[in-house]
Formats: sequence, C-alpha cells, structure tokens
Amino acid sequence: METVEQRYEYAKQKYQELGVDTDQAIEKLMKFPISMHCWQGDDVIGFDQKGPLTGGIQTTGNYPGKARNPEELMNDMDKALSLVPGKHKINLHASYAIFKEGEWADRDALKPEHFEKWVEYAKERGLGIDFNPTFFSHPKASKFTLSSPDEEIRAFWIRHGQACIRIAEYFAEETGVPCCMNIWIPDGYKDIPADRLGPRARFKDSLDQILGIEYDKEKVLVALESKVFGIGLESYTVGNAEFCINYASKSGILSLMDNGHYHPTEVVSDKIPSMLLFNEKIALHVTRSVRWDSDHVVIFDDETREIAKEIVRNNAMDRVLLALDFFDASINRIAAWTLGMRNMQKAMLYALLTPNEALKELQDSGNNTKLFVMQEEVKTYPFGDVWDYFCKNAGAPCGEEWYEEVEKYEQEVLSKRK
Ligand code: RNT
Ligand code: ZN
Repeated sequence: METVEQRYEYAKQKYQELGVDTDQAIEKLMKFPISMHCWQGDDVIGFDQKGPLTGGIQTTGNYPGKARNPEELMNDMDKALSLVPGKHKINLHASYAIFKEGEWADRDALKPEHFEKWVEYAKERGLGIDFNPTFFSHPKASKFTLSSPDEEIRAFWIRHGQACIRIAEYFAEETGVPCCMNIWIPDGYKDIPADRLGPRARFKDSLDQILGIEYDKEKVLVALESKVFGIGLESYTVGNAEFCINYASKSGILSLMDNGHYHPTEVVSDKIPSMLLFNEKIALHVTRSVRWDSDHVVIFDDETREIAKEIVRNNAMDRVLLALDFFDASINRIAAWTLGMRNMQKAMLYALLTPNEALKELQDSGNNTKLFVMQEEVKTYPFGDVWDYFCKNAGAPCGEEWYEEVEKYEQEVLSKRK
C-alpha cells in the first residue's frame, strides 16, 4: 500500500493541475486557530452553580462520563486537542470559574484570580483563551438579565459583564493572545410582548455601561451574538439580529453570528461576505442545527464547507474569529469535540484546496455551465490524501484511528466516573 507521503505527492500534482498549491494550503491552515468551547465537556453546567442549564438552550442525552470538576474537564480537553491537527484556542464561560476550597464568588464579583488555573493550563500548552460572560443558569437569570425591568437585577448583570471584560483582559495579557469576549443573553418572551422596544432600550443601555469601563481594545475584542428564538422564548428575542448588528457597528465591537440562530433556510455562509464588507473583523459560532437550534456536533456538510469557503476565498482567515458551539450529551463527549474540531479543519482545508480564483473568473466571464461542472468535479479530487498528510505532519492521527484513543480513554478514565 502507498504511504501517506506517496498519496500526498499524487494529490499535490492533481491539485497543481487545477492551479492549487497544496503545500501553501497546509501552511495557511496550520496558522488558523479554532476556538474549542469548554462546555461540550460537561453539558454546559460549569463549576459555579449546582442548578440546571437554563436560558432556553438545552443538552439532550445522558451519556456517561461527563467532566465533574476542573481537573476532569482539563484532562478531557487535552485528550480532544491531542486528536486534532493544528494549534487552537480554548473558549471559556464565566461559569467555569475555579474557586479554592471553601471559596465562592457570585457572577458580579468574579475576578481574574478565579481563572488562574485556566491561565496556567493555557500557558503550559501555548493556547490563547476566548471568553463569555454567563447570563444564564443562575437564580438572577430566571427572567431577564441585561434587559430586565428590575433595576437591581439589571445592575447585577451589568457588573457581571464588566467583571468579565477585566477577566478577558487578564487572559490576553497573560497569554499574549487577544481574547474575544462574546456577549449573548437569553432574554425573551414565550408569548407576544406588549412592548418590544423597552427591553431592547434597556439592553442597549446595559451594553453601553459594560463597554463604558476602560479596557484595552486591542487585547479584548468584545462581540455580540444575536439569536432568533430560544426554548420557552419563542415569540420575542431581545438580542435579535438587527439589534446586535446595529449595536455592534455603532459601538465598534464585533458581530457574532451563530449559524443555529437564524430561520432554517437562512445560511450564515451567505451573510459572511456582506459582513466582511463593512467590518474589519467578525466572529462566528459554528454549530449544526437540526430543525431548530439543536447544537448538534459540526459535521463535514455543505454549509460548514460553504462557511469555510467564504472565509478562505475572501482572504479573511485573519479577520474571522471562529469558535465552535455545540453540546451533545448523547455520545462520548470527547468524540463529539474531536469530530467537530476535525470537521471544521477539514472544511477549511477543503476551501483552501478549491481553485477559488479560477472559479471566480468563470463566474465573471459568465461561463456558468463550466463553473457548475468544475464545482462538482472538484468534489472528488483526492482531498483525503491531503488531509491525511496534514494530520500526520501536525502530529495528529490521520483517520478513524483517533477513535481508538477515545475508546481507551473511556475505558480507563471516563467509565470510572460515577
Ligand atoms: C446560545 C448561544 C450561546 C451558547 C453558549 C453556551 O444559543 O449559542 O453562544 O450556546 O454561550
Ligand atoms: Zn452560540
């Protein structure tokens, strides 16, 4: 049988005929970080509370072996990262604060010191950290947060947002990598509201107050994530797309698009170029919604590839901050992470191996038939051989053998967790 290198040499030639440089593609991919969300490891529960997941999002399934404490979560993340080619970032939520024995701080009193262990973790591995304030799974988030008509509640969550900016700045300073801090609130109504403006006006004011504190805008890239609906919040979402895009552009922060947060026939891939024309940087949550914002594991599907293409062919690999956002509790959680990360990487490589310039020329010259033909033919080029070579060079498993590692880890570690 041919070796990975031999197969690569053949593939390289095939792609060369298309005008695609595979070596360059691999080099570019190596430098593109994907932010791996910590919350796949414990079904979005975190360490600062014992209650259920709230906020209109949901994990389903009870596959055994979820991480129960920081050590377990970190070990599990290590395992997943070891199976993914490339150098990435980790993405934390405020609810993952790590307290010392007997210590606890409410969300509005969180401090950098509560994230020291995470900084240690990231530094030892040379990873950057992204961050998210947690406006859910908390007694004060049972109704509204940053849009609350109750001024005490609203002030509490404003303080939380400000505390998180300071923590994000600490992450950036310690790791030397800018921290994307993404704000998402679940606020909304199950049924038809009497006032759609009021909550949004309060949300706007709260954001102004959060962003009003002094912070280094080179180090902390604040983003705002919109949404169309949540479970139990079907009729009205305070932070809808129009609110968030307008707010972000007026106040100089980033827009974050989560591809589970639109009506089912709307695609984020098509929104990316529009956003790129008006923004220096944009942020993404890549997920997979099956009929609703179900947060299934990212697969190597059409829309994921289309998203990757828009990033690559618009030369925006350094302008798009890409994080994953899914939570599947029905399968081995490390396999879920690994699959999602590898599939995103595959989609990026696939986009990098697409003869984008040649296809653009066909489009501009009106040669729609050849464009169609080429787009279809390119699909069966020896992509897998380049992928295997990329994985091998990056010190990661090439094919499905990574799953053996997961099985072993399940047997030795996860199955012992009760
Ligand atoms: C919810 C948003 C949000 C969360 C995470 C946990 O619909 O997508 O990004 O999934 O913050
Ligand atoms: Zn999201």
